[in-house]
Amino acid sequence: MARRHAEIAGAGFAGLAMATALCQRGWTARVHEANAELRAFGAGIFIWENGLRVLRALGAYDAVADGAFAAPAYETRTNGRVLSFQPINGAGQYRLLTMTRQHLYAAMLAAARRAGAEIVTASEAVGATPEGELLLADGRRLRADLVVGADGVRSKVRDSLGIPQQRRKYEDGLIRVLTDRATLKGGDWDHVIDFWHTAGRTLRILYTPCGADQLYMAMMAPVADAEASAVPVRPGPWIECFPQLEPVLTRIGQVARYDVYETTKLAQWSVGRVAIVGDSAHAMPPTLAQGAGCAVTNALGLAVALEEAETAEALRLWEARERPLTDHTQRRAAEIAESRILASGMSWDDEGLRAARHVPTGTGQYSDL
Ligand code: FAD
Ligand code: 3HM
Repeated sequence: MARRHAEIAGAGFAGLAMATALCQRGWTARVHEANAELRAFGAGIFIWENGLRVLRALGAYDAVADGAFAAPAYETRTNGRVLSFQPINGAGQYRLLTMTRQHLYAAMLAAARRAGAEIVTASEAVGATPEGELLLADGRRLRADLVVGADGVRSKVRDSLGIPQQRRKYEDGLIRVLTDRATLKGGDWDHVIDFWHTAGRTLRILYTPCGADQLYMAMMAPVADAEASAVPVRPGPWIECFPQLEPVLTRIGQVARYDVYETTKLAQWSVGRVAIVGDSAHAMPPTLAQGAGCAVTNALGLAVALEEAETAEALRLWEARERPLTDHTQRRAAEIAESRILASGMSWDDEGLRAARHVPTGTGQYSDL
């Protein structure tokens, strides 16, 4: 039988996971990345147990775990007081690894290449047809058994199909930076610490070690605070609110982006032979650190469904199986973003941990993380 072929727009975490999972199941897959270089944007990332299981299934876990950081605790400190403290990564506790995005990306890219995926750079998708064509900016129309729009929150593939969508932006956003850890090492400085300042103005720094030397900081400021949301970062207000972080705040280099929290919700995740996967289908605020976790889970879930049924039925089965958990996670992440309840202490409760605890489709055999 001829091998089935997929054309995938976007070589982010969703596109790479999709290509790897399909190639592992006998498909050929070509990934089109609009950028001239293959790289991840956005400093650091948290990957919970569900995402780690998917990485294991994709053959990327060992490379990810080797060099990622397993913090012993996650705490919240608001106006100098510790409001929550939760041990993580210990025996019987859920795993949450932190790492640079580039580290995760390199491991996933290597896994995709090992599986046999073709990855083309400087190849921009502009749309797709329900019959199964990916349309490129250079005018080519590429036929496939499956087309995947994994082209991120501003997906052109999704928008070309006219799928009804709800998009929302929120009051707050993040500047993400990587620095070296300077003097902030050992003891409590190895914890993930969510520092909030709420007196006068609301600012927040999610302090996240990514290894012995690297530190990821997600610096939250309201859109309405023009000074604190400005890039390049103006250290003044940040040092004033978080003097204990001065050794690292003075080391921030040029950062070009401030990203406002946003959600995208689609009426359906597929049209004809085209599936929308990852942020293009379900962008969510990062408050539960599950956007990439859901993206890779859904990519693997789609490849598994395509083994079980012919395309139209597989796409239906896939959305029915994967969507409820993604919808829940997105809704909860948005509630947390909107209410700023993390300022009163993060409790990783049943609702917040539902995705982390989930055993994704296609990963049941991995119980040894
Ligand atoms: P993207 O990562 O956006 O990748 C899309 C790719 O497609 C890019 O390479 C882009 O260049 C390419 N592309 C775009 N348009 C085209 C086109 N027309 N043609 C071809 N290629 C194109 N998730 C977590 O799990 N843990 C976290 O800790 C976490 N923290 C976050 C913090 C912030 C501030 C934000 C905003 C998000 C965070 N997320 C986190 C979410 C996570 O970043 C996303 O869910 C994830 O990157 C989605 O992957 P993706 O491949 O769908 O999209
Ligand atoms: C990892 C991570 N990133 C961002 C937030 C946030 O903006 O609330 C929370 C997270 O756990």
